[in-house]
Amino acid sequence: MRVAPAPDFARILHSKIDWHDYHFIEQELRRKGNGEQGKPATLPPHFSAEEKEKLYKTNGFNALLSDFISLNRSIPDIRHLQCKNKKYLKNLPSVSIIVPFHNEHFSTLLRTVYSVIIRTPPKLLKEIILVDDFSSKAHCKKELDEYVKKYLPVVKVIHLPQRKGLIRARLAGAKIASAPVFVFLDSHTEANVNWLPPLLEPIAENERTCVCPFIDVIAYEDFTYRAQDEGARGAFDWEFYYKRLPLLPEDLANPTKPFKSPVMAGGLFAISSNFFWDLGGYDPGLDIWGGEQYELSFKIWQCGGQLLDAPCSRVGHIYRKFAPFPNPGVGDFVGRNYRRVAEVWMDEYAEYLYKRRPHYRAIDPGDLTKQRAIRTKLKCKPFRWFMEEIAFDLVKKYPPVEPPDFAHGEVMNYHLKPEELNT
Ligand code: UD2
Ligand code: MN
Repeated sequence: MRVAPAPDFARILHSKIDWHDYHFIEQELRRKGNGEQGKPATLPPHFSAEEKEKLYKTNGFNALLSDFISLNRSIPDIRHLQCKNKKYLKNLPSVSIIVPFHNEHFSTLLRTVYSVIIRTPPKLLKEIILVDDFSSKAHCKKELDEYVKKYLPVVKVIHLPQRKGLIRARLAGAKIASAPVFVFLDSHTEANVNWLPPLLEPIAENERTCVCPFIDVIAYEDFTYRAQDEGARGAFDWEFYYKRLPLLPEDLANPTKPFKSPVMAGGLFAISSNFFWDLGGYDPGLDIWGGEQYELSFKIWQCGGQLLDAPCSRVGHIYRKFAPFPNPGVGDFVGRNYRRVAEVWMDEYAEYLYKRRPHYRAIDPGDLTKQRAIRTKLKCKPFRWFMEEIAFDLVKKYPPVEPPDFAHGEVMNYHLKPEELNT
């Protein structure tokens, strides 16, 4: 009897394919209309400045104009040319996309969803979970539920019974997500051509990996789509403002290869569900907005994982002109969040933060026992290791202690006559 040769599992597992949908790409290139191809959009002339302002105020961007741009508009493929013929593993895990939102404008929320649906291979997209963080706008409730039920079977909506903030809203979405990989997005984003495979491949190769796309800019005024830059490594200053560090020579030499980044911008990333939960998810004590990007980034690195940016994955994001949300009456939540993150993860470096923001010392961060237990259980490395090995060039650009002045004195005109001095 002849025995069939054993299948070459290694080859099957590692074979790569071209994930582009060329037919759809062609179709998109032919689209014309307001805001198509990511060009500047305009409002029909009969709208008054007051009508525009009304929605601007509650969104921080030109939401009225969004209603006059297709929900499935085309955007320009601005990836590095070499991304266009890159192949990725044939065997990629499927994803649950988790989108928290608080009072997001209807058309920008739906454009986020449509951009994902039209530019994601169906077999990789298990579900999209929209987590309504106790919005008060009527369209975030029944209208959304009914729209989704009628047109978007892949979408689930959950409504939180009280305002939880974006961090706990993401956690609530993750708890019901069933795919092996979670992808988090903000509720006013647009996924670009072939965005998902470059995020998934590094995770398929090493589960303890979190991958961020390049975040492009969707202009708050006219929805133009453009690059922010051609990539940089994420960082922070000692007031915890998000900053960017230059790419390293080896990153520049491989413009399509995912590179290591010390911290993520926050809103957009893919992570395996196993790794996310192994890290304890987010600290559920983080309230409303802010700090979670540092918490997750620090723990990823300090607890034996890696954080990468994938240049061939691009997602646009509306950076608001101003924050439109009033404080929900919980005090300085950003300060408290920063304090929690600093106390649990930053060891002696927390001092540098407190030196610049002395009032943080007086903020009660609440109970940190569980977060510290995660750090001990996972035998996470000290913050000094993170600063020396991963964010090694941060202190040069953002010194924890301001260096003394190089020189001081007066500047004066060289040709001034001595008798003219001190007049
Ligand atoms: C950035 C991140 C954002 C988050 C934040 C710090 C990007 C592109 N965005 O701010 O994801 O990491 O920094 O926390 O990296 N939301 C709620 N409940 C709230 C407040 C906000 O669900 O109480 C939603 C909101 O609708 C949006 C998301 O959370 O979908 C992020 O909020 P944002 O867009 O106001 O934050 P952004 O982009 O200024
Ligand atoms: Mn945002």
